[in-house]
Amino acid sequence: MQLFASFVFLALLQSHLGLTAVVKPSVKDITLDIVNGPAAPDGFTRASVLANGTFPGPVITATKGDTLVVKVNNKLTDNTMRRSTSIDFDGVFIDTSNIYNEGSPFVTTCPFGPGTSYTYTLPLGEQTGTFWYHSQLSLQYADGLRGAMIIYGIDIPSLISFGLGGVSDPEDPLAHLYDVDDESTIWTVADWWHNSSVPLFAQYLGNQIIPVADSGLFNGRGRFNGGPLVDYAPVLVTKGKRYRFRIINMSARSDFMISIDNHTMTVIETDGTPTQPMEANIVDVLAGQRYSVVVAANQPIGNYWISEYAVLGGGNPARNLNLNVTLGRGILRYAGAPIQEPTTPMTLGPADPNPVIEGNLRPPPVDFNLTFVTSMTANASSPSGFNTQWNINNIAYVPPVVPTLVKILDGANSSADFNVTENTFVFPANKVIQVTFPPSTEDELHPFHLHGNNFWLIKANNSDTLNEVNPIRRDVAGAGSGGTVVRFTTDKPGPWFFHCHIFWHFNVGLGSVIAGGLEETRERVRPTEAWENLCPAYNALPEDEK
Ligand SMILES: *[C@@H]1O[C@H](CO)[C@@H](O)[C@H](O)[C@H]1NC(C)=O
Ligand SMILES: *[C@@H]1O[C@H](CO)[C@@H](O)[C@H](O)[C@H]1NC(C)=O
Ligand SMILES: *[C@@H]1O[C@H](CO)[C@@H](O)[C@H](O)[C@H]1NC(C)=O
Ligand SMILES: *[C@@H]1O[C@H](CO)[C@@H](O)[C@H](O)[C@H]1NC(C)=O
Ligand SMILES: *[C@@H]1O[C@H](CO)[C@@H](O)[C@H](O)[C@H]1NC(C)=O
Ligand SMILES: *[C@@H]1O[C@H](CO)[C@@H](O)[C@H](O)[C@H]1NC(C)=O
Ligand SMILES: *[C@@H]1O[C@H](CO)[C@@H](O)[C@H](O)[C@H]1NC(C)=O
Ligand SMILES: *[C@@H]1O[C@H](CO)[C@@H](O)[C@H](O)[C@H]1NC(C)=O
Ligand SMILES: *[C@@H]1O[C@H](CO)[C@@H](O)[C@H](O)[C@H]1NC(C)=O
Ligand SMILES: *[C@@H]1O[C@H](CO)[C@@H](O)[C@H](O)[C@H]1NC(C)=O
Ligand SMILES: [Cu+2]
Repeated sequence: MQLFASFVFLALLQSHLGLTAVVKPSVKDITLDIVNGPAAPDGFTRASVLANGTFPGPVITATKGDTLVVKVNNKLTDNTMRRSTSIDFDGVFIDTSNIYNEGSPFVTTCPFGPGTSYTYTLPLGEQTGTFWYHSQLSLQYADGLRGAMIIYGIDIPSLISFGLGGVSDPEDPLAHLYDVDDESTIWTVADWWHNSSVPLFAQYLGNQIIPVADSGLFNGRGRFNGGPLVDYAPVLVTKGKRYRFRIINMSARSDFMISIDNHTMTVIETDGTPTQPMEANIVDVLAGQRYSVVVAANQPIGNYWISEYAVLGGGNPARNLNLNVTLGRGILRYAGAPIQEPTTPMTLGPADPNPVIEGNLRPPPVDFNLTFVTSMTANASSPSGFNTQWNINNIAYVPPVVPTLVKILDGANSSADFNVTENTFVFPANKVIQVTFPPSTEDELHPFHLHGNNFWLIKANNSDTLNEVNPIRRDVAGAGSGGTVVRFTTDKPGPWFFHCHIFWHFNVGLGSVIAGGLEETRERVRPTEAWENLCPAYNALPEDEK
């Protein structure tokens, strides 16, 4: 239903507002002004280094395939803190050709000084997920320069900018697990100091003790012992809906144990990669880590504490009497509940802790299984006309005259629209496909290669076990007498060759095509005239020129 609603919104936006950008990846220009200013997220006002004057900085949102062009204007004037800056977009893959935009001072770049600007150009490619940006210069991010960055699969950012919240990303393979994923579902947790990082760092150099933070912030608000009763940040939910909360730990020191009174969380993403859903009631998030958790608003309408108990990693709270780990929290507020704090006690988390065990997280679950039995036949009367022939499930691949992509652009909708000898397997977009090669009778490894993607190697030929814990990712794996299992997602719509890389085998039939998301392919592919001309020109060639 939600998924359908998102498409309707998209269609509406597209047709009535002429927003071609809604479906087409585009260049997204972002400006960040890095300024000094007062900030008082926990009620104590201190000089800070801020993106656009706020803590956290503005959320940067983008769509898969966008090129982010982030112009950063350094307007820092306060010389009690660092005045140069350099920004790291944490978790975003950067191609080597673009490594100079990676923002690591003195590794890939130099910081830039006050009164100057630098523009980071970041092609986002196929990545989606939960990321963040922060100053990478010295300890400057402890002084405030940190913000969330989310890459969605479709243009949720446009929907958000038109005030259409309550949507979710239909391109997410786990989208069926939740209803809402928008700006209201981003949670940032951060530690916060009342003094600038410059004297605190000097102090640390002198005594080897990391200064204990004054407070823990949830979505930019928190409290410290004896401080004012700053309103905790509410997270608004509607009973009956399921929310994908994207938790980002922007802390510089503390890790946080996150829990919600009377609600469980289902982890579905770690640092930009989907996981098999895992239920827990505590998520321990280290500095820099991100998790997406699904929470069902299935409790009686009311206000519930969200606790973010800060673990100090050896730090002694007695060293900073301002810090009270109980006070780091937010409020999960159901629509219809009074605007007030929960009346239940502030605890440090559930009495029956069931934390996420990181080592037990797994790659996402399988949506579709394929079995590929390889066999060799010598059959002069076979359909392919080949004598020696290699088959997948008894069918030798024969290249069609009309390329698969052309057929898709012309409207092919299912496996039935392709000749059986095309070994073309059609799946919806954004599904998880597992291909099992049962042990073969011949002892030869066929190095199966997937074009344009890579796969988790769940079982290698010479391994006895299915490794769903920490499988490597690669794009060629041998299938032989031991049996092999690979798993991949169809998150890149289009037809991708999946074939034995022994080209002798491949050319007598040991090939297949994995075609994911035919509609999505038609929506996105806009071939050039030069490409359109290739098939007619080839077909017109005399045989001796083919
Ligand atoms: C930051 O502020 C500038 C100047 O007001 C504005 O143009 C820009 O859109 C803001 N950036 C974000 C990400 O909101
Ligand atoms: C910040 O540190 C300086 C140097 O140690 C100290 O003089 C000052 O009182 C501190 N300010 C706060 C608010 O803690
Ligand atoms: C954030 O990471 C820091 C450092 O690892 C950790 O101490 C803190 O508990 C984390 N916060 C959350 C909410 O996980
Ligand atoms: C909610 O959690 C609180 C604190 O753990 C507990 O006292 C209360 O009984 C729970 N309420 C329900 C409805 O389970
Ligand atoms: C921390 O805050 C809680 C909740 O207000 C309070 O009960 C507790 O006494 C505080 N701890 C200290 C050490 O002040
Ligand atoms: C795929 O096959 C595996 C192994 O036989 C099985 O556990 C799983 O349930 C199957 N999944 C689907 C969607 O058929
Ligand atoms: C050869 O191919 C024909 C036509 O598909 C088939 O009927 C026959 O069973 C095949 N013979 C062998 C030995 O595979
Ligand atoms: C494919 O399916 C779409 C949507 O269901 C339909 O509009 C189109 O006509 C179909 N094309 C073919 C070739 O069947
Ligand atoms: C389609 O497959 C049939 C066998 O099912 C074969 O006879 C025919 O040549 C194939 N056509 C093309 C164009 O590959
Ligand atoms: C494939 O694995 C099986 C089972 O471990 C092993 O006997 C065989 O030698 C392997 N094949 C190759 C070519 O390595
Ligand atoms: Cu082979």
